[in-house]
Amino acid sequence: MTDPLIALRPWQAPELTSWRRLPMNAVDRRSGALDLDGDWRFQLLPTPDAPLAEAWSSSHVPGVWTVQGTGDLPQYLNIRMPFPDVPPHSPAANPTGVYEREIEVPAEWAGRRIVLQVGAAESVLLVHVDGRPVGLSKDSHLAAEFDLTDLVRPGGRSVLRLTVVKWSDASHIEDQDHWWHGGITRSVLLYATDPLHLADVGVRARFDGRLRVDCQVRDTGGALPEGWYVSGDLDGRPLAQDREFDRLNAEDERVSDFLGEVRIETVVPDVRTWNAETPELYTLTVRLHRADGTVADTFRHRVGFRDVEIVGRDLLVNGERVYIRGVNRHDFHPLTGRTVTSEDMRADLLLLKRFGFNAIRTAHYPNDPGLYDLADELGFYVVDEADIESHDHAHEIADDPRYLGAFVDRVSRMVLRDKNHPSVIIWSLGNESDYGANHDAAAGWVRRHDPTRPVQYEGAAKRGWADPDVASDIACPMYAPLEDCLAHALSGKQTKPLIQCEYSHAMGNSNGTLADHWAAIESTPGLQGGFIWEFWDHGILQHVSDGTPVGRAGAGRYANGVTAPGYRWAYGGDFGEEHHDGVFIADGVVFPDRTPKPVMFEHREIAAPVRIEYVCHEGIELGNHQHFRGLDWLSATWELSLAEGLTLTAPAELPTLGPGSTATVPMPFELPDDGGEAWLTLRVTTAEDLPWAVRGSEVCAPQVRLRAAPTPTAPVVGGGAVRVDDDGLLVHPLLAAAPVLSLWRAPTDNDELGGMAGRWRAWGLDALVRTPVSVGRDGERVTVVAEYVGATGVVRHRQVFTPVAGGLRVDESAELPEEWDDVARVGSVFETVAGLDLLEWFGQGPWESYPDRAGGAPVGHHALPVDALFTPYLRPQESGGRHGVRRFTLSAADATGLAVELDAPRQVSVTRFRAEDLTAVTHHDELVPRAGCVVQLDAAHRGLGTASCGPDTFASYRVPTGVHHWSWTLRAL
Ligand code: IPT
Repeated sequence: MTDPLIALRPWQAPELTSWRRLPMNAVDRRSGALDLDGDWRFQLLPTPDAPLAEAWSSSHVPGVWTVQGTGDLPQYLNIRMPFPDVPPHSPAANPTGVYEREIEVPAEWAGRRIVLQVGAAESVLLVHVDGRPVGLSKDSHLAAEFDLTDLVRPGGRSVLRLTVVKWSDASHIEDQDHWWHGGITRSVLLYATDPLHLADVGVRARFDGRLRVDCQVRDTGGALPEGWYVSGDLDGRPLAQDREFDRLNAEDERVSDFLGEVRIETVVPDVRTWNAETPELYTLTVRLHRADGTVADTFRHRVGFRDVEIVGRDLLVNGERVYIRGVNRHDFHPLTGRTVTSEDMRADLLLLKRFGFNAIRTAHYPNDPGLYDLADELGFYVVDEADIESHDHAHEIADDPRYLGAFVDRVSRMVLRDKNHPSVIIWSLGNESDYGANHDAAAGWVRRHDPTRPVQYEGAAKRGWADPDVASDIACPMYAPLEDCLAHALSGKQTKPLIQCEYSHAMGNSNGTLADHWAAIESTPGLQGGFIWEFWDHGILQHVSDGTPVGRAGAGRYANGVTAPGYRWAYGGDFGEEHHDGVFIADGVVFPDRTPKPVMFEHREIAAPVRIEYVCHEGIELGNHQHFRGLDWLSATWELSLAEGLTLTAPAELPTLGPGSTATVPMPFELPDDGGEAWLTLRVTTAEDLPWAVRGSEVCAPQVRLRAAPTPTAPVVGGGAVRVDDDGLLVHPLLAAAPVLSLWRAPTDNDELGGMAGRWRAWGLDALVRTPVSVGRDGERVTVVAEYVGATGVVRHRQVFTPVAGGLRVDESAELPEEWDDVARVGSVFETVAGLDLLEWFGQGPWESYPDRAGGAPVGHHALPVDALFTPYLRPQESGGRHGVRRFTLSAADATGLAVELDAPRQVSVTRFRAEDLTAVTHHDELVPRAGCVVQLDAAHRGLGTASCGPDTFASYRVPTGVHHWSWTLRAL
């Protein structure tokens, strides 16, 4: 006989969102449950209705089978569906995982209600016990619960089977931009309650101390027993009891499952309120008692007292217009694919905290439940997003009544699960699904059920940022040009807070103009922040030899963003996918192993809680840029960096300063009279151990220039000879390749996807041919003119070499054809002999920085091994640059080497790779480092922008045509 769950063909029925699944609720049953995680018997069928084979293999739960050697592999696609079938259809070839294991039901569960919870399964879950159908569920990122009381025997054993169908009607609304997998991605557990149990508890804790707890009580045995009541306490202090309750449905004979409601209300005096800076939590315990006073069920939750409201065009938390310094976060892991542990999530959030983030959008589905506990505890504002993205068929689905139930189901189940988290401040209806009646239905449900939080949806907001009739209380665009945001805020027509749900696309070497965005946000009423796209580079650890995912055994095969030999970070196409979207999956602010990318250091500075406002006669004005707390959690040191190689430090006393206030402190140093460039930095660290950072962790390093560099004096000419060969190339004992003109950078992902690299290639900038034109000698001075011929133009490059004390000076100019009006760089490139492995420089650092991403790198004296300068973006590209470099040395262990002095702060990079080495490969395992250093000195270097998805860099960061001049001196150490 065909199994009824299979016979229904639920994978082709969008109206069928579940069958016999219990209602979602906010009662956490994780503690005290029977953990069913581990290795399960497993087989992967080619279709859901294929017969089971004799042989079983095994699969780890929770986990996706696509990284567990089953032959079905991950596939990365952004917008396009992985199959051509239109909604609600799915392909006939439909991998279906059958998971089976014995469960032993504890004998002491006799008489209790026994519930199975499957944390998450994608995309259709069918449940059987001992061959009998139990129920089914869709909604791949939320738990499904089923009542097994009548199907299992306490003290006995049963066979539990979970069948997971990979493709379904639901796949069309789970078309998010990440890897497609199949499997059970969150824990499976079995728990028992008393038949009389808490079906749900809803908590509202307000900023003024008002607390309201709504308890829903059920008894599976039939009518609720007489005399039950509920008690509660907050941090052990009893709350007023309320024995009154309403019986819902009591008159309705058809209902066997009676529902009672009881409300506890109280006011907590002198309440410590919750916000992302000081996330104060109280433990609320609610007990459900039988008439004799014994406890039938308990609910425990950490509660935060806070208010969220929109007033005018401001989103207020506890009455404060907070900035949203957010990031979009997926549940991702480079070994497991999707399954994350609580330690993984804590590590994510600690890192975000340390780098100044205060908000998370759970792109694009409800994240693992543990994330919200951590966000409450550590302090994050969360935009909780429902599991709805129908990107490829957005227009058809948004108004398709067959999907109406699924939309309301997914949004409402998220709200029911997460409603008690203070961290959740906004509900999101999903992502990239056009806008239709199905969204309005879901928004209507939320607004009725939870009027305490705003609703947002980008697809609705797009219809008009100020439109009062769309299902979005927030104007939450993605990748809107800054000028559009500013124009809206200044138009007088803004009615809603403007918080970009996605901005500053972090693909490869990116996030240009982030500091400009924040300068605008912080100076423009109406702009309140946004969520960077995204946290993770989703590289999956892969064996280079056979292309298989390494899976859970891969720990220790990577460090600092780099994979060990024989391994690599796989991106789209690396698993042999015919259709894929390549490296677009690697667009996070951290590497797949969570190593922060350089942009994180800039973000940390942008979010600095304390800043130097200005320096004047009276001293230095400091400002507290937080919303809720003083500076007492911080300690600081002053640092004075002098061009002459000296760095002085002095202890700093941070003033007692309320949020938003400023105070003037005395200048800690007497400026030496040498007239040289001088920079004052306030190095700010944590004054105590915090939940997210040990004492002494760096928080920010605001900096101000005290004295500009004097105009350079002309170096003393003479004292040596310049050797130039017949081709006009400099010959120097420390150089393996002479300085030549450089106009090409290995295209960044932004350069490629934004179309710039294509233009540069069309101009022939990647293959310029140098032809010497003349070599002229004038006393000790040698002038070399060369032409660099491209496909559509010629650059005339002139180098004047002049011997100076201890070395030589190079004065250069390059004249670009008019058409080449936006190139990657204009500068010199040369290569050193091997062995010069340490770079010391005076300029911005120590992190990588570029003209439009230079904010987090203070000017000072920095030193790093050459190998540590390069950033291993997943697809090799321009990397390793340092902005504002005035001079540097490259030295060997014996302190020999070379010194370069630049005429002005310039963009410099020192790596082991030529631009063409990086251009030629697609993954790091293909790169062979050169023994010497490749040194690039740029007269001008194009900003990075974010054009892989969003605005390009501003005109002011582009490299114009015309004549560029630069000069530098080279000396031996
Ligand atoms: C937008 C998506 O919401 C997000 O999931 C991701 O794909 C991001 O862009 C780019 O990485 S959609 C895009 C077509 C604007």
